[in-house]
Amino acid sequence: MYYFTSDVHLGAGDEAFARRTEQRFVKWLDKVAEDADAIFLVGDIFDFWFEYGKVIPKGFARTLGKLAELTDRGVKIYFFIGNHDMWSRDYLERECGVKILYKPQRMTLAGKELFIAHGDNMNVGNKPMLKLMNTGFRSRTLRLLFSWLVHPDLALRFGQWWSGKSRKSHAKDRITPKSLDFLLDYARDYKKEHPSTDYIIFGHMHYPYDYSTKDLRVTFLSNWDDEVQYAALDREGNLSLKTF
Ligand SMILES: [Mn+2]
Repeated sequence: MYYFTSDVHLGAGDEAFARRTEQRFVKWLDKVAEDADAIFLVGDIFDFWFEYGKVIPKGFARTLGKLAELTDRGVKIYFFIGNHDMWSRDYLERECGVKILYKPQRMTLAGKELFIAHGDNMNVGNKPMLKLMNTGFRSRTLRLLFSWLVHPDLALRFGQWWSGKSRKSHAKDRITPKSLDFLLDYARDYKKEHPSTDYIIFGHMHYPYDYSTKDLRVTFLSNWDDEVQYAALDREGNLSLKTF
């Protein structure tokens, strides 16, 4: 089995809420690890992660420990960066054994062709401000400059404030099936260019949805605020959204 989840936003909310989310997440990891060929974490696992050369954010002990325990046992875990944890460097890979993926991926799993992406920074060609912002956020030079100049406490405080703002823009009452259109458009274009694609998987929208037509299947993963809908791909190549 292959499992996909995203947008856990570890650390979001007050302390009790964040702790509860983390406990549910490690429980989920334990459960799917029982028969997983690989686990895909499709972005925004952390609500804010910024890594210095020698410093990482406080917290997340259960998650980091669980990831390390599972990969030590030989479970394969892929960690896509999302727009909230794009500043990951090599800590999660070296310490927790996950494979960090900085870009959307095309993969063959269970005999099916998949395209997997967090879903941010797509179809932004007609949004110049967003495009500029995304380029800045992703710039290695700016990140290095920032980590040399800004004290970690200040950086984390700023990041947590910014994350809260950004997350609220994806709050439940603001996302409708219509909000998914820009990613569905992207998926249609992608399928035209890569006709052999069987499944496309996105996170980012915090809105679980299984879009299916005769020749296109796009699966959106939920976030972790309440009921979780993750995707499972079995060895026969059937993909489905499941509730945790
Ligand atoms: Mn998110």
